[in-house]
Amino acid sequence: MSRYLGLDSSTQSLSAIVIDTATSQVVASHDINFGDRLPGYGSPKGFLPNPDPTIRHADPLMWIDALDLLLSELAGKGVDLSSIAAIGGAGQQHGSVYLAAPIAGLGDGASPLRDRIRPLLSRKTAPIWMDTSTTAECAEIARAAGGDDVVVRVSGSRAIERFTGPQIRKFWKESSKDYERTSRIQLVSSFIASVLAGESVPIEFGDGSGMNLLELGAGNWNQGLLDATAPGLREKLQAPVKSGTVVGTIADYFVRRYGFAKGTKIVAFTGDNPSSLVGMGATSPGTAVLSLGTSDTVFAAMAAPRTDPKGYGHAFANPAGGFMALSCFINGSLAREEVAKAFGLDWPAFANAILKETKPGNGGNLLLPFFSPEITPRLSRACATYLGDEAFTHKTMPAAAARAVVEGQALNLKAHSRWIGETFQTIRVTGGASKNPGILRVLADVFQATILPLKTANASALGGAVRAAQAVGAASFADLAGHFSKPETALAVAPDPATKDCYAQLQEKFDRALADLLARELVKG
Ligand code: XUL
Repeated sequence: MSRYLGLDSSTQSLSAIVIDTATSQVVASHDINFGDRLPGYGSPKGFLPNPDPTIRHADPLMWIDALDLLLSELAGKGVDLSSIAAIGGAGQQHGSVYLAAPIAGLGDGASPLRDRIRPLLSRKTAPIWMDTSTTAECAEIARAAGGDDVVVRVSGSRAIERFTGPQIRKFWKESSKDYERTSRIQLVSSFIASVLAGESVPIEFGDGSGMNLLELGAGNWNQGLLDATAPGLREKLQAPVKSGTVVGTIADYFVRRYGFAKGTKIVAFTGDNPSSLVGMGATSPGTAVLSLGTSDTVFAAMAAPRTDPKGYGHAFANPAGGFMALSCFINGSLAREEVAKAFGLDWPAFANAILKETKPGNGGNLLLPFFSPEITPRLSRACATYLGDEAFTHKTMPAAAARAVVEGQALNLKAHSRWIGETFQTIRVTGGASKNPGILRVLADVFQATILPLKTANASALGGAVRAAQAVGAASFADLAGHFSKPETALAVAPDPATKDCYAQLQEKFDRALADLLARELVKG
């Protein structure tokens, strides 16, 4: 069998890709958008509304309802699921699911998954990566572990609000009884893999690196960090596994309900960013990837684990071996959407505003694009700031606003990827916004690098399928990338060297304005 299914349970949707390694074709793909297709969960953007903007949780039952829906629609489209040899996949990073008892069987397929999983949950909701409510817990963990430097050295990142360890600590502090009755803590990735296997399966190194609990490089939980986080934590986490580990076979539920072959292998799921590194064909150092999704992320393979002296970026395990660098920006698509909506621009008009109606540097108008609290740099409240002409600051220049949000994001991305220590000549792009030629033009000029979109839209789901094929089908990552991660060369955008000086100046202006904003926000506390 030469077919592999890749899944990606991300913030706003669940996606699937089926690849065939015999023909080097993507044979099927499908998506379930949580907000559109499962409105009953009251999560139009994939998380539950909360009056406190620092709290972002989602209902894990929504994710598995989406799994039932996705598989029934894939089968309904005529995709023969019995031909799948193995399933790999990914989940939004850092989010955690709490179970009172490990998953053990899912029944005969007569009742939906949610009815089997609901009684197992010891916490109704799952904190996700957008949650920034654990500043106190981060400080406590760092103090108990011996300081920020120790946490960075051991885990590859400072204690970070959205990371799973601080979130677990907050749960223990606020609901110690529920924490105590929790017997398994899963990441979104390992939760979906567990459901598919019908048993609780371990966390994989790449995604485990986003917890502030894993000893990067050694590939095991660090006792000092476990102790600094919450009591009895090791027992609630299974020993983590290397990417490429077969963690189980498909549960009977899926065999009976959707026609999977008995024995279909489940390969450990990873985080959406490590998975995208694979799907983008960027597992070796030298190529950076920009993922323009709900969050924007910049990441690249690293031979040795560098860390960010400012404490915003992260070193994770690379699913192909070695390490990867990552910086994540909350103000991605949601910020671009906010500007487009506020100024009444659809996406073609948004691109046109950048390409035809404004010029690089935007006549000196600059936007600090923080429409919601940010993690890179750390901002605890929304503070989008328009700087420049009166008409611009009074928000009466739609075209300039469109350029400004993208330029502001690109300058912020560039400022916060310097720590990776490489000047990238080529940056591969993925995610919804990588279809927008206006956005690609700005990125090429700000980074002075060629921006290369890929043919496949969902790099993370593709990465899942490729990881399954590598683990089970014994194909190499390099060969698989050659077949499945082909650049869309006709859509490549080369930098315009004439814009280099203009953006060097604008970068200085941005860095100064950002330093001022951070100083002001620090005073406000
Ligand atoms: C990475 C991060 C986000 C999520 C989005 O650290 O928090 O990119 O993985 O799904």
